[in-house]
Amino acid sequence: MNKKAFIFDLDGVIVDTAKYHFLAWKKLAATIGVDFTEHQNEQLKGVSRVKSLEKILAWGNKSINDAEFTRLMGLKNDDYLTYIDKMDEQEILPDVTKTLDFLKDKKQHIALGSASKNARMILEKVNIINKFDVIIDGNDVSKAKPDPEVFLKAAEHFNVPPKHCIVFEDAVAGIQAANNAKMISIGIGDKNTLHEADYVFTDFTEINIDFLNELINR
Ligand code: B16
Ligand code: MG
Repeated sequence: MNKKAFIFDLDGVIVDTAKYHFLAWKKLAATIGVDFTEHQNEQLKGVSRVKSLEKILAWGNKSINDAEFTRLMGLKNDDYLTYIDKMDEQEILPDVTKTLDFLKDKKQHIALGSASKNARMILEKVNIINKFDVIIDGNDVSKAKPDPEVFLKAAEHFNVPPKHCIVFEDAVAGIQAANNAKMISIGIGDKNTLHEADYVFTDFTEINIDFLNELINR
């Protein structure tokens, strides 16, 4: 029997936490006198917390010492967590649970592959953590997407070759990470933005069972 590994990104694929990252980064940026736009927030998707703050400081032409950098990251995360704390299962994006249940039913491997250090907490809040066989997140990797480390760790866990892994991603850096890992990349979002992906769907309601079966059996 074919057993593939299906790897799901978190933010933008399972839940839309980008809106909470935006609010928290905007508040943080304001405290240091930097304006932060939704367009800039788009460029932080899939990007680690450290790299996100580096980008914001560069956009605002600010330079700070290491202690201040750590303090600001803490402030942003504390604020972000106040939004996460209010999340529940209603925030799971459409047809995500249906897709996970279908793959589980077909006895496929299921992994989370996220840059977020808050991934476990978010999965618990939306009550979906039990659907994953393994969780690889920002605490497990040293190299951020587009480096393939996060996805390769998931593949290694299952002992499945990369060509038998399928990655669902909403970020350009995440699609590049999947492609760098030589995995099948499926973009969730805008076709133009994610044109480097092997396939792109607006959301999981567009992904039908025939397509999933084809991925399992190929
Ligand atoms: P945290 P993903 C990423 O998650 C987000 O897209 C990105 O905006 C965020 O900066 C990064 O996680 C780190 O998140 O501050 O919670 O550790 O899309 O890889 O699931
Ligand atoms: Mg994402």
